[in-house]
Amino acid sequence: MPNEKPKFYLTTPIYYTNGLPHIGHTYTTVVADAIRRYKRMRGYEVVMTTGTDEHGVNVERAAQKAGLPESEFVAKMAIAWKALWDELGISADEFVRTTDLSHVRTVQWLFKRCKENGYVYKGHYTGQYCIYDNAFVSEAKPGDNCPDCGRPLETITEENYFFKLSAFQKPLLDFYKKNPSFIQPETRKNEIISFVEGGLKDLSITRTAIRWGIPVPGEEPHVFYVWFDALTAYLSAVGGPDYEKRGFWPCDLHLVGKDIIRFHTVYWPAFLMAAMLPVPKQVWVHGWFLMDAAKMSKSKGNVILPRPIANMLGMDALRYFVMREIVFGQDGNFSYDALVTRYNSDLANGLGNLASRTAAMIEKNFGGKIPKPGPRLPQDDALVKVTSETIEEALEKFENFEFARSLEAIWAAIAAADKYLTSEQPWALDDSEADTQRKATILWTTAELLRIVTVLAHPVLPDSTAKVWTLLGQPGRVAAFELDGLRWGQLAIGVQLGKAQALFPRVEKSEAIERIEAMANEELNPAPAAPAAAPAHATTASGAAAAPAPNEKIGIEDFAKVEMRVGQIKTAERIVGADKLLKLTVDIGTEIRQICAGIAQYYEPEKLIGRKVAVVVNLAPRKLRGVESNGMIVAASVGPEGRPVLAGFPDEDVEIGARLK
Ligand code: ME8
Repeated sequence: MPNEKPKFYLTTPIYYTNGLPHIGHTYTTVVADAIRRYKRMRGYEVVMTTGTDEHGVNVERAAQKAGLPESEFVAKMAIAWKALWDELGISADEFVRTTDLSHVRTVQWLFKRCKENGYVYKGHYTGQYCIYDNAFVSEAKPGDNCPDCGRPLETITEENYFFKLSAFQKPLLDFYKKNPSFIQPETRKNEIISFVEGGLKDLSITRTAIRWGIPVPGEEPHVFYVWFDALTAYLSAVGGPDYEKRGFWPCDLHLVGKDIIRFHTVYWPAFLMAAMLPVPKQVWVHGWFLMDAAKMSKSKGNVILPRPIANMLGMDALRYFVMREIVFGQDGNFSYDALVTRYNSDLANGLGNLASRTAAMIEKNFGGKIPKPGPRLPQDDALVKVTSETIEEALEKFENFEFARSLEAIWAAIAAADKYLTSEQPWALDDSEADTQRKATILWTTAELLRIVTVLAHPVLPDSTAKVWTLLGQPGRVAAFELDGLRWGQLAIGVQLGKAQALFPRVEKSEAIERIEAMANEELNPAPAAPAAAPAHATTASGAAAAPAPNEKIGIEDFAKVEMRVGQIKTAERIVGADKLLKLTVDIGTEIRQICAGIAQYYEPEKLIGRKVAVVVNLAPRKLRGVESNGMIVAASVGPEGRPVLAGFPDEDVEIGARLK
């Protein structure tokens, strides 16, 4: 067929349905989505798969806890996962549920092929099993804890079907040798090679102790081991037994976290080899986002949720942060502080500011039409050079999955444009013919650089770059721009700029973090549903009480709900890593409360001791930057920057605990 596009197939893991997505899952999915967009801009026909892993003991237990039959529980969870990916704009082309009939058939077919080829036999197995990780721990003794998650192991004896993994030691080692880029990054490859060289034991791939799984045909009560089931989802997504028709198998890229590397680089290729099916081309293993140096988990209470961040700063900001902040392949710490700092510096002051000031100057000087540039001076040539080098560097780094480096190169070009504007000062030029021509050159040059960085950043920042593209009045969609054809000098002259849209409004750090944390608190600990008769404005979408419209009056009964009392500050200290917050202890008459207040930049802690303040005492406790705050100090918000001025009682010696009415 003439001009048929090359195909590219990539996957995220098929996530467990016993919980909801946190920033770790979002990270893998965002990276997959960015690669998908990038490959499309490089001329590929791309399929990206994600999905939900719905079988196994964990899910069985979670369903019991929720008081639902398993099938109903997983259906609800799958909808929730899919809805969140849709909401965040990272939904894949294929979403596999491991309870889908087409998937069930593919698993059974794969097993049959492995069995027919002599790689499956029946035996007995007694071992230590981690029900949370769905894995036997071969080296463990009774009473041990799981080496991965630390939970107690259970002794299980079963009649199982075994997969002859031991037969694949040599084929796997040969395969790694012949395909040196199969496991990436390199350090991970060495880890797996030494593991396989250490010897492989046969693997039990069916269970009888578990009910909630895919049945082994004709062998009930055997159900498939969850990993035999889940890994096969990658194949079921693109046709299963009919994979040849769609032409997307073997998979080009499995993206996984380091927790599941063995399953993907040892078991999965071995299953496929046994079934005489093509083996994936590459498994890319990334690191973890850590919270205070620990892996995130709901049971530890240290999960970061994606939705509150996307609500506060926009999804592009979250995408940019996770891809810019940590080196792909390594671990990194997640912090709201770093997130908002990057948002303000790189997005609001960087890309957002360059786009809005360039457009504003073209508007003012050239009626909003991209001007025709005049002759170039050496400083213009220098910017052209920087930009051309940026194209090369940013693409090369992205191609090698050095996302942070690729973005760094793009943002260096943005910084060069800012510097160029500052030194060329187009605003200081007048309306003479020579100056107007110089202004035209400067603004065309800046706008051309902006167009190029917009194209380069598109896979990572799809929404905001689409807005800049419209702003620049460029034809077509930026998503359809072919990266291979990106060159300096393609910015059309005389086109009218499009409508300016808000890109990245600057945010005040502590306020932004406070709001993200409040939304996350609500999502993790949802308040009971509002009574059915409550007026429409009583709750927002996130469940928080909404302010009434500005001219709407509230009744005295509404005001009476807020219990404010006179409190006296007993201690005050700064919070490490939170430059706007003070941690206070406040005597409210009946008890001493710990309260955090966003006043650190305006009040010295020592000078606050003994001061009487107004305190909202019946506010639900919440955590600010990890510190519990049980109440709120009332302050006026003064001036454009919202400087806090504490409400107080200078004229009277008021009694501590007195109510404000
Ligand atoms: O393992 N940092 O599902 P899962 C970075 N169902 N990435 C993280 C992360 C973190 N803190 N936490 C999770 C399973 N991830 C199986 C997979 S595949 C056939 C079956 C990401 O819900 C990372 O990609 O536990 C990790 O490998 C995956 O989520 C685990 O998701």
